[in-house]
Amino acid sequence: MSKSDYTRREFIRTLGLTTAALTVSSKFNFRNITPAARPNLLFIITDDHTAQAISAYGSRINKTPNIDRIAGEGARFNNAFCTNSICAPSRASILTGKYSHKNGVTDNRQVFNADQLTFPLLLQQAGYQTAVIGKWHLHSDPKGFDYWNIFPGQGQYYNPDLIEMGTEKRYHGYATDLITDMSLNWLKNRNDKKPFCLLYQHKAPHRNWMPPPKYLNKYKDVEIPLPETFWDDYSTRSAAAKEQEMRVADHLVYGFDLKLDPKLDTDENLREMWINTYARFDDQQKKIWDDAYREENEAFYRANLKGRELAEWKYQRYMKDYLRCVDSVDENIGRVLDYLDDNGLSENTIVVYTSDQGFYLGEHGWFDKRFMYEESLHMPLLIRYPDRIRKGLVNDDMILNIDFAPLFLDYTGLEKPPEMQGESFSGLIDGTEKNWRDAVYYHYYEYPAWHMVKKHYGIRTKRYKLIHFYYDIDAWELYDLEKDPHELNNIYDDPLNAPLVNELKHRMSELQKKYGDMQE
Ligand code: SGN
Ligand code: CA
Repeated sequence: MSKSDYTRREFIRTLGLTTAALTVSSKFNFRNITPAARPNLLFIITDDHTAQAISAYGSRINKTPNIDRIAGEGARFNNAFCTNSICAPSRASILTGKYSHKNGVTDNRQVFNADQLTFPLLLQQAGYQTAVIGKWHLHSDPKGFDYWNIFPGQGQYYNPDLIEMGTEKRYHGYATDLITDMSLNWLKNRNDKKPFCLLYQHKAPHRNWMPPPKYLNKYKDVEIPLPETFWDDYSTRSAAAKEQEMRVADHLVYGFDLKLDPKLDTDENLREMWINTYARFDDQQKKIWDDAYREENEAFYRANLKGRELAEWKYQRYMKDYLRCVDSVDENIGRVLDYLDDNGLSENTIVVYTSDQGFYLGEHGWFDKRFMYEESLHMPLLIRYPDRIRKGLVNDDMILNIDFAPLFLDYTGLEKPPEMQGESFSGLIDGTEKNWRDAVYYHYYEYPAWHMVKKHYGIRTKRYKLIHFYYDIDAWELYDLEKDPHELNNIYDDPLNAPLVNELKHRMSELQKKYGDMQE
């Protein structure tokens, strides 16, 4: 079956389900929650911010005091996973509570069918004021929001364009600050007789990691430690791990990513990307930017590094810029948390911090995401809700991004529509859940495309992970996460593991049936 046939069939299936579910949704009522007691929801999502760069998750490389406040005053989930580790698919799954093959967004190129049921739409129908501000990336206009102001596509760090309720306009300033100012404005001007649901969605710290003027000089004299697996040679693994195009050493671009002279880039398109991005700066921004990088760049040209030294230099530049973007996110989240405190809103607001997926910060030699390996499968997930979540709760159960919408509906007193495939995990939070899932299913599709990560699906239990790469390859990998937490040793071919492989394949096919992912 060709890709386009598949997409069309899935789209039709999605539409069918949506119509059925809309009929059901009109019967929804708040259960025992009186309107005045309905909690607000502040959903904070960043782009590509991974748990390895959050101090609440034990980061070795930075501090995120404001994000940590959410964890300290609420809960930290250590095993929240995305079902397809890439932007638009993860966002579509979060909104709809459904896997990619059900909501139609299997990769970044698909247009989201905005007539589907989403948690913001259900909250809006129930009387919430709803808004989304910042990164959207779903290629169709947001529905279910009283107010929206979104970046076209990926958005820009400096002087970004935003589409406000259909009208595009350029703003002067830095994206993370601007999105925060707009979110605070919306909060200040809302109708305080109604509960709110605000999706506050950052572009940062997505590639190409452009820090704000304020943090350009941070980490200058610091050496960021290399992850243990930086020099991974993928020796036990399939061609998928070997043939990707996301190595720090080989695939970061000199101009766009590393902020060096774009003339060093041989590919004209990549060279142009930095020239066009740089052209957005005004004169003052340009000067601050050039001053910050000049000395280090000149030292780099003089040193004429090769091999490992060159790769390690690239890693330092990549990481420092990434962390500088994270610093700005953390600072701005602090402003919003302060606003909630100062206005007596912290008690009755569910504050969620997450990111669309995890990311590689040099682990396995990589940047980017997509693979079902641990760093990009995990999403950070922190939730503060003083009414229902005890301070400092730490949970290790396996949660999926399709569970977020059901949790929000549960906490706001709404029924979960039957088409949502995830489960509310409020029972894990209050300790009443005794029968939670012990295996999760994953499916990644975007190939061939950026970074060339092959299509794959797999199952993860607490201890094992089985992955099947397919399409232009037919390769299996098996990891024992207890003995081999960095997934360096693929044990699929060991005959002693045959019974385990059979059992995992059987369980995976049960999950495929359960979720209706039967193609291939
Ligand atoms: C852009 C990036 C890629 C990245 C995808 C998807 N290239 O295409 O590196 O994998 O987005 O990211 S860039 O040179 O334009 O930055 S996602 O988070 O939106 O899925
Ligand atoms: Ca992303």
